[in-house]
Amino acid sequence: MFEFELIKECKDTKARVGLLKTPHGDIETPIFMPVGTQATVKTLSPCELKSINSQIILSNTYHLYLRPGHKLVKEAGGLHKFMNWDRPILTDSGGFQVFSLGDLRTITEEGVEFRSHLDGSKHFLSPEKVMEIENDLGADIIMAFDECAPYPCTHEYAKNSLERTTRWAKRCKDSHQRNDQALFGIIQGGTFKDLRIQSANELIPMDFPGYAIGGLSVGEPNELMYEVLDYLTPIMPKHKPRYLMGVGAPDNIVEGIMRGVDMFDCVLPTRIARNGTAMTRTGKLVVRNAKYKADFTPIDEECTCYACKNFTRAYIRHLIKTDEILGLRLISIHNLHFLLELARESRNAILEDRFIEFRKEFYKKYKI
Ligand code: PRF
Ligand code: ZN
Repeated sequence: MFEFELIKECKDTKARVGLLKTPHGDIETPIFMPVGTQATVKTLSPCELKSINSQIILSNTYHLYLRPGHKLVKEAGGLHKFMNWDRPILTDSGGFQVFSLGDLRTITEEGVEFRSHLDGSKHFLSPEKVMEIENDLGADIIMAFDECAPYPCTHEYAKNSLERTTRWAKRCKDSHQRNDQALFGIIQGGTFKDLRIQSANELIPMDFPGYAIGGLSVGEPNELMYEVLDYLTPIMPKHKPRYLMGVGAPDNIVEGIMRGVDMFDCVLPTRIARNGTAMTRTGKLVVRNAKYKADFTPIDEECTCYACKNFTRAYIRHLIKTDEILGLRLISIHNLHFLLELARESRNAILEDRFIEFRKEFYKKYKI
């Protein structure tokens, strides 16, 4: 029901091409996964998501547990039915969201007690509870409940949190009930080499069907993230998918792919759409800027998305300035299409033995 086929490895770098088989269809890797926190990728219908070739989307345990509740989603027939998305879904465990609550939460060995960001009500999430929720939501890939250490943090803090993450991963595995859902382990350890290696060495014998790298892109410099990937991916299982959580920006994706990462997700494309910013081959384009007032060209001349095929910068700017929802929708479509294409073009480049050139061309145009 779940299988990862390694199709090709780049001859020059650690980049790879794979095929991930799930009960709701196959995923061609490297892949970017649009984020649908509240069981919707903000402003887009499933039909539009398919039109930009989204193969898998991500949703969140924490948010769906609070609203509308996992039992309601289960009653609807699971997340796929509830939101009418028939392709693969991955649910994050809430580990990251709960830890981001700051003062609103207390971590113990048993789990995390927190107050809802919505109404202040008290809740408790443990590895067992998270598995119950993720089993009820019914995504194809589910994530273990982990603790994401902040950046910067001390070696001692990162060590305690990764060791707890290992113990929680074991508890997740023991309580996970459904064999039609693949449970991924999450490697933590901050930016400390010894700790990252320790985390990988503890989780790999537990034989998860896939491994995520958590705790990166939490404020550390890009170079530090790349350094962690440099030593981490070579010790991760070759024949299992590797998922870099919460990443990211176009350059981060290209660098992650080069270092052997297969899966990415990030709220960036839909988040920046909301303030009128588009992602393009040449870098960020702030459509909202006055200089585009009478610019009757598309966001990106070369882009084949619905927004670029049919609308001008001037029109989209007008929509954003007047708070019209279509503005958000068009930029979201474009941004997601851009990242999905970036992953697809990388994949083709690896298959055709020209990934190094592809990366070089990318940087020639792209301004960070
Ligand atoms: N853990 C989980 N989800 C995440 C992260 C993590 O460390 C990150 C870190 N970038 C994003 N999403 N469970
Ligand atoms: Zn476009």
